[in-house]
Amino acid sequence: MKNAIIHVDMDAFYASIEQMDNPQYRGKPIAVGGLPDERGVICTASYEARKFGIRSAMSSRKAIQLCSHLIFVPVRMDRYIEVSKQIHKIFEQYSDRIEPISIDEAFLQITNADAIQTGKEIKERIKKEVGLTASVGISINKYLAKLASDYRKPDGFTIIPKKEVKKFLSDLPIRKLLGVGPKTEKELHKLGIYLIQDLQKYDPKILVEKFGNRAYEMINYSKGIDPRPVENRNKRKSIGEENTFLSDIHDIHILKENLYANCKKLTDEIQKHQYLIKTITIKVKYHDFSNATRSITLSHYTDSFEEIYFAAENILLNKVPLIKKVRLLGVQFSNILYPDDPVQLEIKDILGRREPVETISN
Ligand code: TTP
Ligand code: MG
Repeated sequence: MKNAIIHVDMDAFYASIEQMDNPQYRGKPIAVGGLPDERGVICTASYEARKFGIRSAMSSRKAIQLCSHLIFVPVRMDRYIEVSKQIHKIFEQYSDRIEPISIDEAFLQITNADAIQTGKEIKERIKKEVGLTASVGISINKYLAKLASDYRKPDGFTIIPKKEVKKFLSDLPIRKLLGVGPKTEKELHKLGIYLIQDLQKYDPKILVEKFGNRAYEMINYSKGIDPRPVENRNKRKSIGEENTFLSDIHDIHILKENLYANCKKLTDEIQKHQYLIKTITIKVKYHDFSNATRSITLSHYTDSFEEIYFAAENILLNKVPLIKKVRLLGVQFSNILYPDDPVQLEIKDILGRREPVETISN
């Protein structure tokens, strides 16, 4: 399976670390968190404790009622962060596009290797080198990869291949649909929607009437469509240039010249790195230090200087109020698509036959 996403979620993370570090806790019901007599709350519980119904965020007082021999263990955050870093070091050897979701969870975009083999290796190395079990899910997008890792826990390994997506989703309770919390779940139940397959078959018109734009998202998720990219947190979200003028400027030609030069500089930069961008923002600081910021989002991703400058000039001339002298002019590109982004590969094909620039303002 190539070009897939792996989701890794550690099992009973804090509790498993405590059981690893303190052999006397192994095989026993333990809860990491505050003590019952201190009105504490549980961060997580070992799988032995979960058999008694003990869960994250439960009050420790309630937990002791459910299991009288429950062992309470105080939180050692530094240790959990240390283990989390160890796990991330392993991830980094398999992908340069990793989106950490929480201390014990991450998405990895696997582009050039076999994702199933990679997932197996990651799981084995976490076991061997860190000493803990992880649940791994592999599929074609983030939503499905996370559903997969959650499907069998602990120590799970679940693959949802493209051809099985619809079948996999259809029997799941509607609560498993991304974004459906207890409130939406109730509303969907009222419409007779209990399983994801009920939503798959439902009249979209009624859903849109009831949920507005959210309905489209829900329908997409029910079909297993999730366009969200794996976002590398340490990748730049935007690139920009700005200049403060020696004296405050009123002459539009000078502003245009400056904008032209900065757009050229930034476009050279994005072309060099093979980035594509979609949003252009102009920032102006006036002589009295007040600011204005205006953006245009293009209808498609681009690295073309002509398109970008056309849009930037349009913002400067038609959107930015040029009523006062300008002290600083800045331009920024955002909505960046990186070369390792699978979406970019598809877009590259259509870049040759560009349509005229359409813009959506914001
Ligand atoms: P989770 O991955 O949600 O839970 P988990 O790893 O303990 O168990 P599972 O096997 O179901 O994945 O959260 C990771 C850690 O984050 C968890 O060990 C403790 C902490 N946490 C809290 O402190 N409070 C909370 O309410 C939750 C949900 C988690
Ligand atoms: Mg976990």
